[in-house]
Amino acid sequence: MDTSDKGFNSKLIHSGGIVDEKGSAITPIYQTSTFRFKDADQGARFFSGEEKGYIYTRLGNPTIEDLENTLTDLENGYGSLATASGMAAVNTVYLTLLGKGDHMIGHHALYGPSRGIMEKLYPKFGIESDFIDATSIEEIEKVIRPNTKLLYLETPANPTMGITDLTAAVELAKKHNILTCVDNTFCSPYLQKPLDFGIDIVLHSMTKFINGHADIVGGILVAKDKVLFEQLKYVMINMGFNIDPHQAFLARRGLKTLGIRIDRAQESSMKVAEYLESHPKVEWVLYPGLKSHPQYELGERQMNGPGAMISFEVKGGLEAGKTVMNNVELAVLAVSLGGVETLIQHPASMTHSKLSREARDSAAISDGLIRLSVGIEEVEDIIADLDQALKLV
Ligand code: LCS
Repeated sequence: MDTSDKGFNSKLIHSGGIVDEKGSAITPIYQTSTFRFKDADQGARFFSGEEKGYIYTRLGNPTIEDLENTLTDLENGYGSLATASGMAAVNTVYLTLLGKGDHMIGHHALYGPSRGIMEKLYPKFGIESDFIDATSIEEIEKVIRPNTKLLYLETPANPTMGITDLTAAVELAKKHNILTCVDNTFCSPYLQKPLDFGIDIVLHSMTKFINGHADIVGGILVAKDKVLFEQLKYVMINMGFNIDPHQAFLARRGLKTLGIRIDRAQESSMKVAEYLESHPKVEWVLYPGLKSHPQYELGERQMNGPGAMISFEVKGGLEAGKTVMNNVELAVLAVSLGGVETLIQHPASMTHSKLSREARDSAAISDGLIRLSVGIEEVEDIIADLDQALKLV
């Protein structure tokens, strides 16, 4: 059905546009590697692009396309590409937009590997980078060079929750002919639509809020126009970064409840953040919904809600933090985020451990920082769990 005039939650359920010929009410899993052509001429027409049709799953598949169309709709983009992981989406962007002699600028506190590969792997191909505090537009401007091709942002950033002013970042980038990409994983399109601010590419680790049930790994790219979409698609399909139909089906299924999951997790997150902030054993809390967040007002303007990710530090630093992580019972001590279950983890020794000490320090990822992904359990249970663990500090 045409969902263009429908609300967000209706799009979550009904967007996609793939109608199954056998009458299946939802788009089924087309678990096939290849597709039968009616005759040789049709196969040739599909390959030349003269006629649209399915050829081979790495190049396109109805189950995957249903998911991609839905994300295009939700993010207000031109087209989407689902990938095998969030990192496959990140690498598709890097490989598409950067070549020998090019330079990119990234926020210093990205998801660890999004920065790590740029500093460890890409220099081998003659690509240069600067990672700076992109919550400050002046800091971005300072490192722009004539060969800067990409401004890569995460807002709010993993795990420091820093927020970049998207309108100002786009204005600056456009002035210097730099393309912009936002990793929107922490928000999902329910809370933030970067393309509406003029950003060129949005990406997500679908492993997180989009799928929402901690049972797949996947990624997605949404391009604002046809030219970028075709460039990204060339890299994605030829590098073999594609998602498989079963994963895509699960992501599409999980996506249907994105709105109600985030509504609930976000309501609980506010209570958890307030609880932590008032706790005498907690040193600081970073949550976009708290007035104490350094970019609280920007977050209010730019996002439709503060989300379900909280970072905090226990007084006594890492040792005290370990006591909390080792003694929670309801919250699962595990990396990842954005699922229905509350997760707790320690970035300095886990998700961001491969970054150098210098990189972590400059990005303000302190040794004591603990990251919480608030799930949809009863909020009283989440708080009681943290409370009993904090008592042991
Ligand atoms: N972008 C962000 C913001 C992420 O948090 C992650 C994974 C990725 C990209 C990469 O996605 P993946 O390839 O894993 O689907 N973040 C993780 C985290 O914070 N804990 O474990 C994984």
